[in-house]
This record gives sequence, C-alpha cells and structure tokens, in this order.
Amino acid sequence: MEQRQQVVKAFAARGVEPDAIVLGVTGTPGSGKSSLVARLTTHLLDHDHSLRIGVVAVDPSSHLSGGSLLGDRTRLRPSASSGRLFFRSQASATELGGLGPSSFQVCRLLAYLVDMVLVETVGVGQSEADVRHLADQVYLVLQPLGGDEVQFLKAGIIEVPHAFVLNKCDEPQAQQSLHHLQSSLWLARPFDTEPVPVFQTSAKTGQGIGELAEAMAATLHGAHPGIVGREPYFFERWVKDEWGRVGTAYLERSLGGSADCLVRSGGFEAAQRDFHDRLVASLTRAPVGAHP
Ligand SMILES: Nc1nc2c(ncn2[C@@H]2O[C@H](COP(=O)(O)OP(=O)(O)OP(=O)(O)O)[C@@H](O)[C@H]2O)c(=O)[nH]1
Ligand SMILES: [Mg+2]
Repeated sequence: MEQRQQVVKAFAARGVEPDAIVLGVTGTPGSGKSSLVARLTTHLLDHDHSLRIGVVAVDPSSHLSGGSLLGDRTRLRPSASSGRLFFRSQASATELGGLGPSSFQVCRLLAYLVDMVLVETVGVGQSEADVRHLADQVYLVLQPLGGDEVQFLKAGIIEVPHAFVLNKCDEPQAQQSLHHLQSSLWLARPFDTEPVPVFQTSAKTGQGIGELAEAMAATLHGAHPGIVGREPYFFERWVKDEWGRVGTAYLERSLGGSADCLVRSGGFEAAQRDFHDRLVASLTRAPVGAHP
C-alpha cells in the first residue's frame, strides 16, 4: 500500500493523470477471449504507432496450486510493438472468475501508463458482471451454438455489455447463432435506444478483427469518467473484504460512505489507512456489547 501510494504521488508530481480508457472483454470459458485480445492488440498497435496498451487477464484460480494458470501470456506475440504493450495475468479470487482483489489496483496504476487497458475476465453470471464497475465499455464474447444467450439471459448479464462479439465465425454454425443472439437481444434489451453492436469475428482467420479494433480505437476519443470515478465502489469493496459487515456499517453510518472518506483523506491509500485507524480506535473504545 505504501509503495502504491508513492507511485501515485510520483505520477501526480509529474502531472500525469490516470486517464486511460478501460475496456472489459468477458464471456464464457473458451470462447476465444485471449485469442481475440492478442489479435486486437497487435492490430491496434500496428495501426497507431503512439498507442500504449495494458492487458490484464484474470484467470480462474487453479484448484491445485491456488495460483494463476498464466496460460495466456504465450499467445501474445507482439512484433513491432515492444515497449508499448504491458501484459499481466492474475489469479481470480473466485471459482467462477470475475475480478481478482487487486484487479482494480493493477488497472488503476496502468491507467497512468497506457492509453487503453483491456481487462479479460471469464465466465457467465453476476461475478463476471462485476467488470462493469471497472470498465468504461464491456464486450461480451460468445461462440457459435454455445447456448450462451440463454445463460446470459438467466444471469442478467445480457444487459451489461456495450457490444457483443460472436467469435469463431469461421465455424459452420456461426450464422444460426447470430440469429439466436439477435432474437435474444431483441427480447432482453427492449429499452435500448440504439441497437447494440454485434461484431462477428474469427481470431483464427482474422475476419472482423479490423472492424472491432476500430470500434475499440474510437472509444479513445470519446468522453469517459476515468478510473478515479471508480474508486468509491472499489473502496467500499475493500472495506467489505477486509472488515465484513462491521466495516461496511461503520463506513456508512460513521464516516458518511466511501466517496466522503476518499475526499477527506485525499486518496485511496490514505483513505485505507485512515479507515483502518478509525475503525480500530472505535472498536477499542466501544463498550462491551456495543455495535459500531
Ligand atoms: N475456430 C476458431 N477457434 C478459435 C477462435 N478463437 C479462438 N479459438 C480457439 O478456441 C480455444 C479457446 O481460445 P482462447 O482464446 O483460449 O479462449 P478464452 O476465451 O480466452 O478461454 P479462457 O480464458 O480459458 O476462458 C483455442 O483452442 C483457440 O485456438 C476462432 O475465431 N475460431
Ligand atoms: Mg483466456
């Protein structure tokens, strides 16, 4: 925490802002997320010679070792892009995937260093919908006849993505799956004012990669809230992870919530330290049987 604070201070002293756009790439296991990310980063870096990209791949924790599978690193072979691509693979905290406890902190630091952060998370369900708290745009990757549309409808995640990517469109069932997906979208997202984009790609043949990469590159020029705006959510999550319900109740009732805490302390790490000190002080002062 100390080191992180020093890094953040050093950036601030140089006038560097954490203003990278964060794009989430999520979807079922094996749908081709890592292959797509490898293709997309190569395309993006080759077409913009000043662009810097950070990739954070959150792997499901290995049940055997408890560590990250770290398999995806091997797929990224940036050619002329050396020095402009940062790749980090990290273990996910949960069995299902979703964000790891440090995913936010890694993205936050990367947001100072690069122009675009791509976060790959695995799975279907609420924990994966988590990526919306971190990413400015979420891309949901599906594969032909995965039956994923039905699962996404059930899990409520179909409402989250800003765009859908039907990958493996080199496979014969791709067209049929596109129709399934489009009818599911029509049913599940009746309130979309504009039709949600559906990209058809093949990370194998390269089909559709240029179109998707261009859509991603276009997000660089749009307004986005920036990762600092995500701090209150992740501060609250940190409190919950570290201190459970007692912490959450103290944060809300005695400190006025996470946004107030962050402003009062003047930054994430300072707020973590202040919160710790205040909660410990309040617990040690509290009479026996009293609740914070
Ligand atoms: N035919 C075809 N196969 C693909 C395509 N994209 C990926 N694959 C294959 O699908 C398998 C899974 O690809 P990954 O890129 O590892 O998929 P992933 O979604 O990152 O997988 P996890 O991270 O394990 O969830 C690999 O065998 C890829 O070679 C594609 O567009 N077409
Ligand atoms: Mg992967």
